[in-house]
Amino acid sequence: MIKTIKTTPYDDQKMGTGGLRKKTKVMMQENYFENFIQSIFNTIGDLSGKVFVVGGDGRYYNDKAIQQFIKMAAANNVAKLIIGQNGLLSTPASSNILLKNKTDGGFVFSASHNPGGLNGDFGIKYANETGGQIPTSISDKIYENSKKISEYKIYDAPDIDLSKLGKSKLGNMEIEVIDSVKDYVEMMENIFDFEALKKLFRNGFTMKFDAFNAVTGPYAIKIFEEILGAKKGSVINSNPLPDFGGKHPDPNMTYATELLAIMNSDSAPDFGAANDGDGDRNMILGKKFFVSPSDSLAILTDYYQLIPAYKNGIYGVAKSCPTSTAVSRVAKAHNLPYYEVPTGWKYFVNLMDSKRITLCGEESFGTGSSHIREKDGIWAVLFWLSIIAKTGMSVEQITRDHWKKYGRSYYLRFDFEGLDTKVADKLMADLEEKLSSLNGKTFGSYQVDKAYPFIYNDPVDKSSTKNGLIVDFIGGSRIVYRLSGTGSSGATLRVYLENYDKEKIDNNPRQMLETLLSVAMEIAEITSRTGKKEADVVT
Ligand code: VG1
Ligand code: CO
Repeated sequence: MIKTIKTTPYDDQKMGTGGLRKKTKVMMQENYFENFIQSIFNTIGDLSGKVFVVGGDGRYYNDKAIQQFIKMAAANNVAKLIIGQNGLLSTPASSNILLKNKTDGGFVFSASHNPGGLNGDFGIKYANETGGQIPTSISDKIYENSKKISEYKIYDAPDIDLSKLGKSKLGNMEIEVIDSVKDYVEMMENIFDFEALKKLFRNGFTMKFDAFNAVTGPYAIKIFEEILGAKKGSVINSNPLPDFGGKHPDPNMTYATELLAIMNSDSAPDFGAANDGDGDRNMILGKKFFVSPSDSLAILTDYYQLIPAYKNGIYGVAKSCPTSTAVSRVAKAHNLPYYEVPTGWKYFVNLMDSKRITLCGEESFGTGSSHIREKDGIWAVLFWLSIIAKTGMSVEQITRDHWKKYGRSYYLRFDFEGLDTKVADKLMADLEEKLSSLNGKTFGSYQVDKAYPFIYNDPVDKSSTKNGLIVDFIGGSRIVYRLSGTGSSGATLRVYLENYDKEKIDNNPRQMLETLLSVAMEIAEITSRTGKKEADVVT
């Protein structure tokens, strides 16, 4: 039986960089989740005949959310849902299933790299038929609808058993529960040379992959251990748990402590990697060696010809604005079209669909290609393993070799977290105001070349987006300031620093960026405005 439930709107359901992300307890408020889903349905309009992919990263409230979603979809005339077994699907796997089955959209219930659990975060990522997350024009409409919602429709029915594969029905809606891993594995086999990778492991190559007890565990076990033959135990924290076993599934130098301890020990394996909660981010490590994500994008691009799926040529490459300029030098060397977009994977989608780019990446541990319309953590790991297999070099050798050839972009991101939203907004507004007065000014040895807001004009849909403030210095160094769009409370100021050096390639990034950091603090008056003398997280 279909019920119509009266509800009142919440006024904070605005999607950020990666969908709607809130504290779990906020999401669990009465009708909160349901209001938002109905607002999406109302925005789409007629749902008859529509097919959606549904999954999540297994975090707390996932099970309840998926059941509510199924019942609401059935009550709203959706024709079919394709759901990952036990409600699990990584963000890249979902994008693949969406595209493969030419469905009308996909929902991934995840707050990505944010912690899970009752006191953690919960989120909703919504992709449309492009396979990528919706553009701002659509999320704005959903937000408007969420502010005037008065009722939602839901089926009054028992929960659906998502542990069994196969088809069933709820009302007129078909439900198909599919293997969460199978299609993803097939896709990877079609991109990479699995035989070469198997040989690498047969020859004794060792690795550790940290899945943080989030969604990538089953994917990683299947691909690295079962198919490619990495030793049992190569994948750690492989069991998806509602609270991720208390782990913060953010693959970086701050939170991947267990993996870093392994990779920094004398008995470190040859290769280390981690993915985030929903499997779209990646961190790459060698023995006692860290690869900056911006360098990673540049290196993958440089070696694209080694990969079967790309060997006949790629369209071009793109990076998000704050990502270091390393990849731009590779693009130039290979004569590849090159684009710079605002932060957030959705901005790459039009470039991929219009065949302008094949590879792309962000400094926030995201790399991917046009095989899907989301970034892809395991894909990046397989790409790195392929380069190692074909060149015989270690992670460190590959990276150093890159620096020798192209120079090095020393790069770090400094996050000032938990700021008062008004203080943060004012800091950015005032800084934007004074940007033009910075042109030509010197700060110690740094002379400003040009200071300007980053404005992106999409070549396909002609939309214009302003996100971030840039200060370029003579010689190639850069500061980018922007506010995070993924936080679940308060504001986070991100300060991205890049110091390019052609000759000095063996220095410590922190040392190489110390002066630029004080310049960045001074220009934006960070300490006097926020009270913070230093960043909370440096990645
Ligand atoms: C952050 C990253 C951005 C990334 C986004 C979603 O956004 O900086 O590069 O695309 O998270 O990642 P922000 O607005 O907080 O800086 V995920 O792994 O949550 O899909
Ligand atoms: Co993610």
